[in-house]
Amino acid sequence: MTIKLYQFAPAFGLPNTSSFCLKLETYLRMTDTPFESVYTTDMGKAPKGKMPYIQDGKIEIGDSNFIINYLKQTYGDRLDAHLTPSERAISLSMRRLIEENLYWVMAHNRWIEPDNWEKTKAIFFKDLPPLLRATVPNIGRKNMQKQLEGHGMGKHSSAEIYAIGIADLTALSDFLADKPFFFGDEPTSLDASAYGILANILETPFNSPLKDRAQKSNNIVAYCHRIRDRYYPISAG
Ligand SMILES: N[C@@H](CCC(=O)N[C@@H](CS)C(=O)NCC(=O)O)C(=O)O
Repeated sequence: MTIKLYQFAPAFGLPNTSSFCLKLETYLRMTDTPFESVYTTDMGKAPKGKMPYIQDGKIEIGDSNFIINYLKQTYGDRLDAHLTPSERAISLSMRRLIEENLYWVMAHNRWIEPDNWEKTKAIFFKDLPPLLRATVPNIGRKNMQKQLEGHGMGKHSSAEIYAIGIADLTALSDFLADKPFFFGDEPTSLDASAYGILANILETPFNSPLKDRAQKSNNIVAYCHRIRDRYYPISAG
């Protein structure tokens, strides 16, 4: 049975503007797992109230990490089985850096910075009926601000937030160095997570010192092209 991947629709020519949705779709493509995308914005149906989630027969799972654990257990660990314990430790730390820290820098960039907020509003809420379009985006923005403050990232100034994000990007670029993928010639699940956020920083119209830094990292730019060419030969969006 084909797995159903519930996620946001492509936008800006990128397969997904959610780093977690793009991560999971990339993981499925990297592992050659048959799946069908169901494009939705209905968080109410998501098991964890967040995107993405999957349905595999009668099983429904939310959260990209729980989903990947399930896929590994059910269909085999096609990307990470060869990693040593020390590489696994590095992989987990880097994925946490991406998903639990750098993600919030990107969220600040898109939802709080006034210029970018106009773009976020225009693209993420474009399908709402006009009456709802006047209220729902601002509720979403307030909710994001609350999440950012709860995390702690939202307590910092913009300059401090970008300095944090640039340090993360520098660590990713330095660790990638001149390798095709983070652990060598073939991708692992860290690459799915890294591509999810790096393509979202580089290939969306949200300007920031973060994007400027990513554009200056030749290895990161080439890495995103490499993954795009190999796993998304037909461009989306
Ligand atoms: N830990 C989750 C995070 C997923 C997540 O934060 N998704 C965002 C979209 S990028 C979302 O649905 N946010 C909606 C909300 O928090 O209300 C995962 O790995 O799937």
